[in-house]
Amino acid sequence: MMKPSHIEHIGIAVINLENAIEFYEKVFGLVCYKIEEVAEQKVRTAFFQVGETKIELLESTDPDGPVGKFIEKKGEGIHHIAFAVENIKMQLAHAEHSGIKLIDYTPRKGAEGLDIAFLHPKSTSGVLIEICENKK
Ligand code: CMX
Repeated sequence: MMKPSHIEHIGIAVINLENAIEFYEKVFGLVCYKIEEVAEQKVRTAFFQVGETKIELLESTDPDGPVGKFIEKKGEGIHHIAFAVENIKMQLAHAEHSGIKLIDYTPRKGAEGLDIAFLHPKSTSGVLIEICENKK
């Protein structure tokens, strides 16, 4: 069992990163502590810390990227939920063995230097789930 320690972040797909940042800063008084482009995922991300959990805003840099396709199909909204786990490689092997459809069979580097992997929404009641491990 994965037994996540907490929800590491909630990913929210947005059309315009700067507009969305302004909303969280002005309405919630949160501080955007980092903007980072993840070229491999074709997104620009912005982060806010809320307790142990982060809000990760995602703006697509390419209409054919995962977030671009998501926004075209569903519009802005919650894109994925990320659970913090330990030993991500072992968790993926267990998940695959249990018949869960994976997007990533081995972890890769995501935003903030975390090791990340996605489970396919077809296996998770329609929610894109990320598991991640902070090795730092
Ligand atoms: N949440 C729920 N369902 C989703 C989804 C999401 N975020 N993204 C796609 N889907 C669903 C689609 O609605 C579609 O469902 P139906 O077949 O019922 O219509 C199905 O998954 C396939 O979607 P698609 O538009 O045809 O797109 P692809 O198959 O090309 O890709 C997915 C889907 C999930 C495999 C791809 O988006 C992916 O690999 N995602 C993981 C990577 C990612 O999202 N990176 C951005 C985050 C960056 C970061 O945090 O670092």
